[in-house]
Amino acid sequence: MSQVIGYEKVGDIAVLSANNPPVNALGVDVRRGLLAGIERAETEGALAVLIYGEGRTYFAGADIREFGKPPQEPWLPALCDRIEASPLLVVSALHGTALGGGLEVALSCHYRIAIPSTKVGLPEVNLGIIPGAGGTQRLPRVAGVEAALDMITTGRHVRAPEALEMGVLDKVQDGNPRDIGLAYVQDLLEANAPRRPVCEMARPVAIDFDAAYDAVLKKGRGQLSPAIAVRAVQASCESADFAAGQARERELFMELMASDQRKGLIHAFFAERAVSKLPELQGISPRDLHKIGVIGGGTMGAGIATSALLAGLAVVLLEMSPEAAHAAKDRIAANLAGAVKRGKLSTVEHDDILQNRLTLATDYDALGDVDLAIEAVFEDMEVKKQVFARLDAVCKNGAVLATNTSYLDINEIAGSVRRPGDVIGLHFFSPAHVMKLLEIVVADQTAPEVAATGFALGKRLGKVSVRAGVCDGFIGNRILNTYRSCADHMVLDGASPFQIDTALTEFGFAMGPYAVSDLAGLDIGWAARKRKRTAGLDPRARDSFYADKLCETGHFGQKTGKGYYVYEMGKRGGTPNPEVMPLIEAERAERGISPRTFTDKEIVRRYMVAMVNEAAKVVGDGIARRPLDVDVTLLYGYGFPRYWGGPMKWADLQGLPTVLDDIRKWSEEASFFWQPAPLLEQLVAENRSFDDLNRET
Ligand code: 3H9
Repeated sequence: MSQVIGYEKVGDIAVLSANNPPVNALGVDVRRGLLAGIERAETEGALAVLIYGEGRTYFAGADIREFGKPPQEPWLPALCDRIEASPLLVVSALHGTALGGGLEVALSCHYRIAIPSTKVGLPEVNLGIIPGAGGTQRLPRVAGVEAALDMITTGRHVRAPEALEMGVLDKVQDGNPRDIGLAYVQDLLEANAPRRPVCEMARPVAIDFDAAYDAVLKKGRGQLSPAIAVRAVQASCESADFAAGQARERELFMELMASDQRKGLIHAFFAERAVSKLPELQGISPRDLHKIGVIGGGTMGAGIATSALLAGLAVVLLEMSPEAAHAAKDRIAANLAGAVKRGKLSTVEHDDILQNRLTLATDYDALGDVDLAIEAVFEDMEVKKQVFARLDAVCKNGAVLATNTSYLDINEIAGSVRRPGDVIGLHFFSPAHVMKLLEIVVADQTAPEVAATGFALGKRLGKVSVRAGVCDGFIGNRILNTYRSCADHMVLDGASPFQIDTALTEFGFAMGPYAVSDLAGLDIGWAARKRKRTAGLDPRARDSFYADKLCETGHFGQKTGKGYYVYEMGKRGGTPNPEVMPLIEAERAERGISPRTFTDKEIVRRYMVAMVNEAAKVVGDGIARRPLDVDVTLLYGYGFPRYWGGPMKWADLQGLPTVLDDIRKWSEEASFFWQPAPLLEQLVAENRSFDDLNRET
């Protein structure tokens, strides 16, 4: 019998138990085992079959690692049909996460029972495909079209009680899957319950599918799979019979399977799981974390404190004055109120956090017993060093001393204290209690267990943590500076900020770079430009001043109601600010630039190639360990469209030689900006891709 599917007879019931850790994915051995189990049960004269999973879950889906490889029989759709067609009564008992192909196997059984904590879902669209083993045909038959469309186009996980109400489950009961399953099958046999193949149920009632398609397509911002899923569900209502609907599902599934979006989304799935797996941290235990100190209670500090409090940690928040401390508490309270509103926190927990787990302080001595202190004060080296000197004096031995700096040299900060091994960068993204990205910046002397503690904190806070090395801007902001400069160059040369924003949102970014600047506050970029000019810009670098002029007239973006766009109270988004283009045109005239036109395609290409080139330098310099670390950083911190998998995956999909060709071509007009990354040149010369590098490291 199969290693991964156990077979056992309990009276008249054949019990098939899956044992394919960690998530009982439906790989070829599991599929073969299930088929063999059904056939054996039929041959041995069983009356019924029970299918359940050992370990933490029922089948969590098809084995994603098999995608893109030659398929091996039995295929999942055929297996589902075979299970459904069995003359025996087939029942599944669910626990954990019955997802994708897992739920499709369950739907091909005649009855379904689950323990209350089970979640079911068809999350295939998040991998760039649609359910391909009958899910788009069976789910609408049991739950109706509206409910099926909701589940399939969003991929959301539905809890057992709701799934019971929807008709996806027949019964929910406490216990373990094997026991509740056996009892349920016994009851069904005693009641002489009939086989109940979903494929024989009536065709579901149609809705206005064109309207549903348009709405889903719009919401997907360029992602195709949810909209294609609508067409597959439509086939469940409109096809002549079940088999014809299934054939349509198969056709659409195969189309998406071959798409770049599928490749990008599956890359993102594995990349986000690989980022925190670092060989140098294998076997290194993190330090204990119970209480953390946050220095500075502005937007960032309050966000970090909120995130830690929500994760169950005690927080001491240090501010300069009682008034500032209370203002920080108000910010945290507002963040927590948001969590209550979204149903993430009960009011009792909310009150407990504010009364018992958050301590306000104005004296560094209050940080004496924290396990980790993180500063979120003004972005200035001298200010940071003063804070670290105080932390060095008061924090207990073994406390981790962290900085939330976005740009500054953490080696220099570490060099200013007596315990540089305890110093690390923890770069949160604003708002820190919402944004999932955490850059963990490991400085030259950071001790391995301090780095491990950074990752442990990230996991506890529910963040996606990426290891970065020390440089100006680390991974994300260093790359941002370059592609942002590329956009500014295009503006000087003839594109408008509005055309650039539109081209990039069409590409799939949540927002264009100029709308992002308005959101962040134009004063931030202004300060950075002034700092760089004071430090001395390379004379070959192209600088521009039109944005300074906006700031000089008090326009800082959304917070002042005007920036690149004009914002009206109560309205989402803004309209182009008519004062912007005259400023740009004046600067072009002053510099003797005759503006040229850019197509949207060229804008996207230049912006992306600039991003990839800098990213290749970041990997080549060892600031990011692997290309996938860059991808995850851009996906989680910079609104990069997930269906491209990240900039490095995008470059692989374009073909690295074409990317390098463009850099070389553009370097003829601007040789300082367009200097090819040595790593990119090397990969092209060796006919390798960024993904090859991911696999090697
Ligand atoms: C599908 O079913 C298509 C069908 O409609 C049609 C076919 C014809 N395959 O996330 P975790 C690995 S598409 C292979 O850290 P958690 C994962 O990489 C599929 N591997 O745990 C990780 O490996 P490692 C539809 C998988 O507890 C380990 O398992 N299903 C798969 O935080 C643990 O994962 C989905 O989209 C898989 N399907 O979360 C579900 N799933 O330890 C995808 C996981 O080496 N999976 N792995 O890094 C999930 O959403 C989460 O993994 C789950 C557990 C919620 C199940």
